Amino acid sequence: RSTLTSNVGHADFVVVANRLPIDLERRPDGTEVWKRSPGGLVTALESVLQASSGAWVGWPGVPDANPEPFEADGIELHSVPLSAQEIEYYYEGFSNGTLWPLFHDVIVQPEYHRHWWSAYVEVNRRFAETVAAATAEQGTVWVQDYQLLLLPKMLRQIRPDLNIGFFQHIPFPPVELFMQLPWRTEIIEGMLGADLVGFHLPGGVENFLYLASRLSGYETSRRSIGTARKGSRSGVVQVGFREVKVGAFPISIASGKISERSKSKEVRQRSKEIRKELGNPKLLMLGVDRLDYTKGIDVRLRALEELIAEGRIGASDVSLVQIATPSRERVEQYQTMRTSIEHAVGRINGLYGTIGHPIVTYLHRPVPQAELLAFYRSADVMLVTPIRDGMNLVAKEYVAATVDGDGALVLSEFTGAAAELRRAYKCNPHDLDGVKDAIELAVGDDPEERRRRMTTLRRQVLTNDVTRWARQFLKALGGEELSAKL
Ligand code: ADQ
Repeated sequence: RSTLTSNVGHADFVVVANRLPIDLERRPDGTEVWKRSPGGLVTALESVLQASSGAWVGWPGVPDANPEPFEADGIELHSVPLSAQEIEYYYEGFSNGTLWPLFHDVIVQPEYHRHWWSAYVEVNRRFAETVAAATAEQGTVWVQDYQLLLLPKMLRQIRPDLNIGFFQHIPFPPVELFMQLPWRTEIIEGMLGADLVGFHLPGGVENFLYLASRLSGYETSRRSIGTARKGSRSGVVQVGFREVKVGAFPISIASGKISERSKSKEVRQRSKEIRKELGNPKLLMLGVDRLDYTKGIDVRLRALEELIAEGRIGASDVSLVQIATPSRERVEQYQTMRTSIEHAVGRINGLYGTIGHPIVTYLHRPVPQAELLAFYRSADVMLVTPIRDGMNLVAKEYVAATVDGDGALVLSEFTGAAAELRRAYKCNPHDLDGVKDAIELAVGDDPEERRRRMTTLRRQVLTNDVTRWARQFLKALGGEELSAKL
């Protein structure tokens, strides 16, 4: 213990994620600048990080960067350096070539490579050391996501005094799939180093409890934790003398802020302009995603193509805007998928577009938030059709931004969001006819019914915002004091 104390830091509350909340960017001339990347997680946790003595540990986003800890907006930032090879093996390899596809129902084949795994272990250890050095005695650490599954156990080994929470943002797969992983026991044991393990949905909790008992032989029991109702699928794993709580905490967005910003004059005007620039289509449909094979962008393009071919949607009436942020561009499956989506866009426009009126307007770039909200506001129908998605915040953002209550959400049953957004126009992305029917229903539904559905969705999203999510997690972790700061 005394040797430990010499190593402890001063932050009472530490968030750990693969990335820092701001990105280091290296310009062509070699100079470096920090850029804000305001995601939902940052927004949610900013207040508690600022109110406590808070720190964030993460990779700054470029190879070999190792700046000293510094403060930005009242939060201490600690960088974990990664070499170019570690980015390739730990991040692109094990995180996004092994775990990501395995945890998303093997939509593409996961690859199992021992050198990827070694890098994953090594990088998790480096994260553990950095967190240990940043966190005060008895502090609370909240570990985020699948890149850091081994961190809870590694951290507990060096700092048994800490209160450790872990939250997984992507699905947790069923046993039949998880058992493929050559390092399945190590991963479960790694996660069980936490005091609280959180998933979006009760299904993830269920899968995890089962695997903890099957792979590690621990006793599990049911108990109500997090947002799960009594008797539902949350529980406790007994790890020696320690209890690990496991619960469901569906994440959300800063719904109030998004709704308010969407009401602004700037966003309202821009949304009108967008429709005008698109030639005032009768029907404006929208897709917004990271360009990822889990998101089912191909599904919605195929559905639209067939609906037009069958004359169920008029080619001259419809405009689909698909905004796809570049993502994981060095991973092979992402390159293949990008090519096939771009082919599909070209084919649809070639077949059904006219001069000045392409059917699909495809933007392969991120757009600023105000612009994104204007797109949401201008859309008649939002298409969210993932094959598998932990939650899907885009669906919730669309609902929050539809401030006039006039819009329809077509939503895949295979998203976490579908569990809460029950009044969306639901579809099974594997059933193309079903997707087409859902789109047709959303387009042609009685306007009153569409409005009623949206009113219910808005109530759900505006009541359950990201702050509430963080508060519930931190409360379950035992941090009454912390959760009160949110
Ligand atoms: P993601 O897979 O990244 O998140 P999602 O939840 O939809 O998916 O979040 C994407 C975010 O990026 C949204 O906030 C969206 O606004 C933004 N975005 C997407 N395209 C954009 C564009 N072109 N321009 C600007 N912004 C864009 C992972 C899991 C999800 C889970 C979240 C949170 O895969 O299932 O919901 O984490 O836990």
